[in-house]
Order: sequence, then structure tokens, then C-alpha cells
Amino acid sequence: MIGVGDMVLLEPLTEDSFLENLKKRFDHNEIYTYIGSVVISLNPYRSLPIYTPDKVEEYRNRNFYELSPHIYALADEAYRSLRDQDKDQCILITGESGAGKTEASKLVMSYVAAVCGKGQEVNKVKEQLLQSNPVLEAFGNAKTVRNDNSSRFGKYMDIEFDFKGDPLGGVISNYLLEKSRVVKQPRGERNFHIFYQLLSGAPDDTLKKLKLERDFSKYNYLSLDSATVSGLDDAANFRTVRNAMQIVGFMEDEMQSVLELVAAVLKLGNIEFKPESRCNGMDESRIKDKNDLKEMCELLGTEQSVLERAFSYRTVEAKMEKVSTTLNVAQAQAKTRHKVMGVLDIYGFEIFEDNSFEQFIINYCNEKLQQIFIELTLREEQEEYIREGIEWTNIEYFNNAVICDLIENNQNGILAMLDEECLRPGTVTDETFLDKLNTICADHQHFESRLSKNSKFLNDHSLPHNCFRIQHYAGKVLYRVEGFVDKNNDLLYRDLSQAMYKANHSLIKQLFPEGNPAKVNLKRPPTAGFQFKASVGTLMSNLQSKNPNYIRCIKPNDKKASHVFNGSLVCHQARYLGLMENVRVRRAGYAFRQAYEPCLERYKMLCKNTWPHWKGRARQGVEVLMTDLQVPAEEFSYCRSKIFIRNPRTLFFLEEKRKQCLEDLATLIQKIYKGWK
Ligand code: AOV
Ligand code: MG
Repeated sequence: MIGVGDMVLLEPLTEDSFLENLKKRFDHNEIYTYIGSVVISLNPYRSLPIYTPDKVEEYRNRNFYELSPHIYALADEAYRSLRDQDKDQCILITGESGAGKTEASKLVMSYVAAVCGKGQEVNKVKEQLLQSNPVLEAFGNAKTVRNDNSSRFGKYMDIEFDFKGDPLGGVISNYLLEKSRVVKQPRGERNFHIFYQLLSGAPDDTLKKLKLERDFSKYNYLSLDSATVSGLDDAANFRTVRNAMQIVGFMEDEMQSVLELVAAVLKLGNIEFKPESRCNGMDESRIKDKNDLKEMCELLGTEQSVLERAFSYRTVEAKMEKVSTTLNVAQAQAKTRHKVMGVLDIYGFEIFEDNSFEQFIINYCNEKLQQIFIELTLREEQEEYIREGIEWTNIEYFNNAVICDLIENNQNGILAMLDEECLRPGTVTDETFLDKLNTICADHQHFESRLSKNSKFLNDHSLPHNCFRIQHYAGKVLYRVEGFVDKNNDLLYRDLSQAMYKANHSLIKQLFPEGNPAKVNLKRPPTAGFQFKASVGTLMSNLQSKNPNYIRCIKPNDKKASHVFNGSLVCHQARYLGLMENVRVRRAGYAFRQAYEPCLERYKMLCKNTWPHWKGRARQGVEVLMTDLQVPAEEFSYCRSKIFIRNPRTLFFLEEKRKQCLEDLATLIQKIYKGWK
């Protein structure tokens, strides 16, 4: 074992020794380290030969602590508890952008797929579950400054199993896609992968049918400065995505419809408007060059005049109309109770130079997840201590509930105030929203703005007038208010949705149900922020009803480079993730605990009374073992189902003895072998 595999056993425990241990293991390609049952995962930024079918076999049906730390051990433990103990599980993967969450979620899914069930039908379900990933990534991931394959939506997938543990299907929920990226991408970033994949990988005749040219530069929506990404083969990925869509169940004509939509979006981006003065003195917008419009209409089966009108006019009474964001795409619905394993892979915490509504939402989501970690690790720990009859010692830690409250409080939270502003009659602008924040949040310890009553920032030029700053659990983020009101309103004028609904294109019609004139609804739809808060709330209660398994992803450097371990960057993440506190809580009462059976299995060789077989109950066996080894009685506690060991030294002692015993055995075997020769 390189370094210490479980931080709980680290001696002495200091931040330095913690980081040193991570570095040592990372330098030897050991990217996984435990804190008890929590897996810390460091992004290696290169492919390691540790995910082979042989590795899967190695970890299959083994006890969690038996082998060296691996994400497969966590996946195996979760799957076996689900199958054998009928406990619904969830896998919570956290970490900042580029830390390796999406890769981790895929590793868990592929491990579970490899070990669960067999047979033709089951294999088909597994393939569909796995192939949903490339499809979702094509449409929902993009290259950002932080990550070449950054998730721009949150994903939660419930994988359902029958009583035997065979997979039945999955239900995927998506959370607020960063839609604005379609229209505009920050410098050095790209639009969603699918656009580049389609232009690079589609055969000539497909492009011709879609009225597209291969050249990215022909499309306004495809930023040119970073159109190709090294290491990303868009053309090959297009074939993967098409194949995946087929496996997931798209028919040929449905796939064609989807691609027509993608093409239409590219055409839409090329339509330019010019102002035209009318005799009444009002300006009106007119479309400059109609060829793109014409082709877009052909793709969507709409009449050019209808769309042109919808682009240029707005029916005022329809002001409150909007497209309802589909937050839940149910791929399969379960009717009876099944065993469920939920895998959560959200967009990681991000700080850019320019942060807007999207980053605000993303970072809020990360706050909520950190909150769950804090609540559940403590609750779980506390409950276990109580269950096993042990006194609980409290450990100090930073609870980010106060930041969640700043954002989501129903009365004076930032989201509530944004909503209030959006619904208020009169002139509403991003600035009036900021004014409101300044009056209401000014005294909050995690809120800063230049205009806030809190005058200490008046001279702080790092804080411009049109911005506010939140001190998140993971760092300070400066948000520019421009666009907050619009993005929260998320309005789509009825003229446009009606034009889309009239299209002779089945997919488009389905996407704009509110354009159906028979279903005119003038009630104001909920805002984007409100919907997000509600769906995150539902998600959190869902997660809390399951047994959590944590993967804490850490980014070793911000250069996307392999072999580089930036100590201060890792330290910052370890701090805000509360990893040291995690270790301390775990060690507070008892550093280590193990159920009697596996404990006896592991150490029975150390005592002639328990070796090779112990006939009685496991607990008695363990007692005989400890007495024989003369471990002082105050060092452990025989609890209901587990032995709790107070000091890591005791465990080292046991492990040392075991190692010695194995070495002696190996020497003996060698001697015998030599004797034979
Ligand atoms: P993220 O999901 O945490 O970021 P990803 O899982 O997309 O991050 O990882 C970023 C990149 O790091 C991947 O594209 C891989 O190149 C590399 N990587 C991550 N994990 C591994 C691994 N176990 N082995 C090899 N390479 C890895 V974001 O979605 O941006 O929050 O929002
Ligand atoms: Mg991701």
C-alpha cells in the first residue's frame, strides 16, 4: 500500500500529513483514497489501466476495506447493499468543475452494469442505460475554460432493479440547462458539442439534406477562436452519438427530426435583423437576408411569412407567455416498487471572470449538495453511534446552511427577491434588482456589494457597481447582474410559440405545446429560479430518503495536466469540502469499526484458537482474538453488530501483525519450494 489508504488511519493527522498522503498516492497512480466509507478521487488527467474487466472481477463481491481504495469498491458496496439488504442507494458525486464527477458517474454505472444480471433482455437494458450518456453529453456538455467536456446541466439518474438485482431501466431528471450558451459563448469556450459533431462527422448527403456546410465559420453561433479542441474527435463522436441514439431507442425518422432542429438552430443564428423606420415614427425590425430564414423554414416545415411575422412583431397581451422548461425527462416509469440506485452528477462549482445567472444557479446547486454532505455524514455518524450505544462527541465544522438561506429563503432570499422584482409592475431592470439586494442583504455576512450599506466595500474597486459578491463555501464569486431578470423571466413571446406550434414538424410541435391556440393560458408561468429551487428541493428529499455513498472529486491542477499536483489548489478544495473535519468526525469516538464477521475473517490467522476455523458466533471469536493478542480492553468496544476500535494504532498493530504473518508464510512457502528443488 502506498501511503495510507484510509485517512482515518493517518498518524499524526494534520493538514500537511493529509496532503502529503494524497500527493504520495497520486504520484504513484493511486488516485483513490478513503475517509472511512467516503471515496476521495483525484483527477489523473490521463487514462490509467485501472478500469479493466480484470479489475471489475477483482472488486466484485469483496468487502470495502479488503482491497486498495477504488471507486469500484464503493460501487460494489452500494450495489450489494441494494441487492441483498434492499436498501435504496444514492451515489453523490461532488467537486468543482473539471474534478472528474462525470467520469466518476460513468465508472460507477459501468461497474454496476458489469456485475448485475445477465441475459439478452437485461443486457439490452444495460446498453441503453450506458448509451444515454453520450447522447446527453452531446446536447448538454460543452468545452469551457475549466473543462473540455463540461456538463452544462445537472443530471440525476435513478437506475431501477428488480428483487434479484437485475436492472429494469432508468429515470433521468435534468436540471436547468445553460440555454444561453446556444446563442453566446464566453471567450475560449464552445457551444454544445452536437453542433461541431454534426458538421464534422455527418456524411455529405446528410449535411446536404440539412442544408448545412461543413465549415464552422459559416455559423454565427459557433465561436471560431476555439472551434476545435485538441484530444476531442468531433467526427468520431458524431458516429458514437448516432449509434447511442439508436441503442437508446430513437427511430431513424426521429433522429432525422432532431438533426433538423440542430440545423435550424444554426440557421437561426445567422438571421440578422435591421431596423426599419415606419411612417408613424416607430422603428421596426426587418430580416436582412432571407436565405437562412427560408432554409430554416424548410427544415422546420413552417411558412416563411408566419415565422417572419413572429420574429418582427409581438402581441402584447402574450407578454407573460413562456416555454416550460422540461425539468424531468422520464425515460421509463416504474409502477411497482423497485430497488433504486440514484446517481447524481451535477455541474460543478465554478468561478469565471464573468459570472451570471447560470453560475449563480450552478453554485447554489453545489451549496445544496454540500449541505446534504454535512447533514448526512453527521447524521449517519451520530445515528450509528446512538444505534451502537456510544456517546457522541461534537466536532466543529463550517455549516453552509447560512449561504443556502441567503439564496433560497422564501422571504428575503436572493431568489425570492429576484422573483418579486420580475413580478413587480413598473420598470424592472437588473439595476433595480441589485438595489433591492442592497437594501435587503446588505448585512448578510456572506453578501457583499459596492452599494450595500456596508460601506467597507465602497472603495473596493474589485467590486464594480453592477455586481454583487457571494462568499460561497468554495470561494468568493462576483456576479454581474446583467441578464438576471431576463433569464429568470425566461419569456418566450406567444407569437413565436404559436409559429412553432404551427410547424409541420412533429418534434417542434411537441416542444411548443403552449403554442396551441386552443390552450392559451395567460397565467404567468413560474420563473426559472423558482422552478429550479423547487426541483432541487425535490431532489434533496429524494436523496435523503436513500443510503448515501460519497465520491469527493478533487482537481489536482487547473491546467488539465497529468502528473501535476498543485498543493495549494488541492488544499483549498480539501478545506472547503470539509475533508479534515470528515476525518476528525470519523475518528472522534472510534477511528475504526468493522462488523464482527469480516473482522474475524481478516485477523483470525493471528490466533491459534480462531485459526483456521472458529465454530462459535463471530462476536465471541473476535473477543477471543483480542484477548489472545492482549489488546487493552479500553481500546475497543464490543457494540451491537460491530467492534469499534478507538485508536488507529490498534488497527496498525493488527495490520502489522497480519502483514508479518503473511510474510512469514511466504518465506515458509519459499523454503519448502526451494527444498523441493
Ligand atoms: P466534471 O464533471 O467534474 O466537471 P469530468 O468528469 O468531465 O469533470 O472530468 C474532466 C476531464 O478529466 C475528463 O474529460 C477526463 O479527461 C479527465 N478525467 C476525469 N476523471 C478521470 C479518470 N478517472 N481517469 C482519466 N481521466 C479522467 V463539470 O461537468 O465541468 O463540473 O461541470
Ligand atoms: Mg461533468
